Amino acid sequence: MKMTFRWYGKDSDPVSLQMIKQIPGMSGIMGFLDYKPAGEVWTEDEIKDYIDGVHAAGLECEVIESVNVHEDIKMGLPSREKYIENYITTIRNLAKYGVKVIVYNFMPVFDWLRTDLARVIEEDGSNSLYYDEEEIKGMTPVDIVKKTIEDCNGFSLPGWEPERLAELETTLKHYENLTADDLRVNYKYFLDKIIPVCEEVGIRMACHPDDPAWPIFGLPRIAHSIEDFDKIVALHDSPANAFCLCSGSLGSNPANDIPEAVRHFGKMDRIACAHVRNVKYLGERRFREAAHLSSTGDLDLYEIMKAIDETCPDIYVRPDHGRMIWGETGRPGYGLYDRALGATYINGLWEAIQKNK
Ligand code: DNO
Repeated sequence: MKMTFRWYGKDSDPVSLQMIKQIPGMSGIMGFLDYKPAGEVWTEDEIKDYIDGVHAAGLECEVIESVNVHEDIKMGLPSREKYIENYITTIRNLAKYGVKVIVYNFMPVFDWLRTDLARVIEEDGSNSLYYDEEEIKGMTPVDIVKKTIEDCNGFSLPGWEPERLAELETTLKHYENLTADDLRVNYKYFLDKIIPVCEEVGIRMACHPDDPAWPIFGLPRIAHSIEDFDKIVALHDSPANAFCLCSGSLGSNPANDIPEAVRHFGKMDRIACAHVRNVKYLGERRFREAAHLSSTGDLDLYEIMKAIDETCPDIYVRPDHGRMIWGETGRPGYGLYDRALGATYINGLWEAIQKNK
């Protein structure tokens, strides 16, 4: 396992590379050029500048999260050709600078979704990301996007870039006639073009699951269960067509057994990296994010790490969203303190697993 930390870049992350380096056991970051709109080529100069900075801090940058997929590719519009070409150029450029894994998602319109970005946890006064389907029912997609942007303390959040808001209504209209099967056809078209390039340059694509793990606003979503990911494997069967096993996203649906999912896809060599975090179920399609420690939520992080050790021990792992604690303010889910605690806890589980063999 290589322990990593998500980093948004020096101009938009209040967490510095030096702070990340000081967390015990950090091998590197999961990097992001957050100023690049979906569909644009990431140039060699931009990549070099970013990665040189990471290396100068004594960290690696072998994972990029995310290179976002343009909606025209997901919708299968003729203009997708240009965006796929750009995506391929970005893959080639990233490979030249040592990137091994690209995390992305194929969720229509929305990346992750929450109804409250700072829900106070009564027991200790910390706050975390929260989701309640009942609240979604009273909102339109435009309402939720506006609310998310307003609530994110001035920080950009992945998947919620302002330029996408401008196009939201048109995009939603396009999706009205698109079924889950249509989306899979478009996904296959994309994979068939990019995976051979990935194989050639030594990059693995890591698809992030739908978050939450069910369809929202009637949009087709095709990546939220073991069965869904089996279908994604079948679209283009290659180790380069892999997943980012996000325990909290898949785990938002209690029907998904996360250690089982890890073992299932780990044995097939289809897990390139993992986001490890915990979820607390509060009712039907209602949950909040918890501290990483198993007993504070409903997922068993020890079992998840054991499954990783048994079936895919060499993957990149990062602590995922943290709560806001100790008065920290910042990008929701991506503060320093609770994620650092999460990394340390995961490292502790890992050490115990190794020593118990
Ligand atoms: C949420 C993240 C996701 C993830 C993307 C990958 O906090 O895990 O935004 O980075 O879905 O494209």
